[in-house]
Amino acid sequence: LYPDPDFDLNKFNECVAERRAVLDHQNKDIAEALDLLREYWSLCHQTVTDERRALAFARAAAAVKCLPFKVTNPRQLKGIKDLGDGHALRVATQIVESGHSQEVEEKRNDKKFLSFQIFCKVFGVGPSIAKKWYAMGLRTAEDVKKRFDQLDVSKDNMISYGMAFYDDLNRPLQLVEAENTYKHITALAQRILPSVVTSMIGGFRRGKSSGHDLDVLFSYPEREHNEHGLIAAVREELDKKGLVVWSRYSRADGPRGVEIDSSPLPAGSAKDHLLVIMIILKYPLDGHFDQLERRDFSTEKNLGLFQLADSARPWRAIRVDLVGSTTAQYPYAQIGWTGNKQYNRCLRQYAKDAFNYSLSSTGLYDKRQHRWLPAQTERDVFDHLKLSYREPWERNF
Ligand code: DGT
Ligand code: MG
Repeated sequence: LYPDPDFDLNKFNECVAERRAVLDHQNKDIAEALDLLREYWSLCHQTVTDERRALAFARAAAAVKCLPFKVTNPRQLKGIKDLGDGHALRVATQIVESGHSQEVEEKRNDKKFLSFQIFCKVFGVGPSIAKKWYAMGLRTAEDVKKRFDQLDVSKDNMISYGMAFYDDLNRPLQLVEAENTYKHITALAQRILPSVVTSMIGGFRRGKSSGHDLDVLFSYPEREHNEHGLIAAVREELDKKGLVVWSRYSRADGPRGVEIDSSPLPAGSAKDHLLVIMIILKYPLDGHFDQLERRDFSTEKNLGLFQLADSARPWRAIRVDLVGSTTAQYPYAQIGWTGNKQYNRCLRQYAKDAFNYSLSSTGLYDKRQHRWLPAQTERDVFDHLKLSYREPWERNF
């Protein structure tokens, strides 16, 4: 039945967290169809059932990305855990049989879905705001721009910046641009704390050649830098050079994610959350940060936000996340922020089901023994979970 003689369905189904998915997997058509339905239900959901549907399609898409062979016969899809025997299997079967699914094409061209996609591409906007805008009769980014002052989000400066730099922020960030920016930021950080450890995480670490943002993880000994010292200092340096367009502090993976826009930042233990600084940064169009740094940005200050976005300028706006972690959190933060999101969901569920552990980007907590499990490297984390190590590029669920 399977072109790969080593493929063992029972083994494939036994432990989802043991699967591997590379970017260049063999079932792109099926995965694309299932991912579209995932996106449809996660953007346009009305009920909890719709949200569950989105998660089911995410799991189904991940399953086909992990298959080590190209599916050529619908029977090869039968019995795959996470593909189930209902909706997702039906769609996957249609794609294998005819390369086409009526339902997927209808959803792809659904007017409401297309508007929701446009709205959710505004930095800071999610499905609930998209829903409100749609109900107000807005359909396109132009509509939003025209009526922006009347919208109740016009005072939210994340969304204002998201709207003003809509085009820039939706132009994919290329690997070379990400690397260039990463090097610049790392050099700044090393000047502040020579022993700092940084890594480029997110999609680029998983092997993507473009992405929607640059994610940079910092690690520093807790005693040398409190929870926010280092990345706040890096942000300050970037700001002094006139490179920061907008930024906001937030926490991830704490008891609950909170935004902490106001300074000074509240003091607290760094153990149960990561500090994140979301930034919109100027990226020099010629790739040379140093030349941009020497420029006088004072004229920009006199332009309104939308005027600035429309003006000719020697830079483009890009999204950067600076993520701070202590040395003890670092391997967990690496895994959590390398992703992808579905891989994280899967690992976290597995940790809970198999060991009653709670896994997050800050650590692994044994809820029976009431203790955190220490790790020096990502491999240690996989060892704790009794899983084979997976390289970042095998985590593209
Ligand atoms: P991209 O940027 O579109 O190329 O794709 P990614 O995979 O880099 O996605 P991104 O940048 O949204 O997030 C990178 C990983 O970091 C993702 O797998 C999940 C994780 N992550 C992002 N934001 C948060 C957050 O607020 N909290 C937690 N715990 N994890 C996050
Ligand atoms: Mg990213």
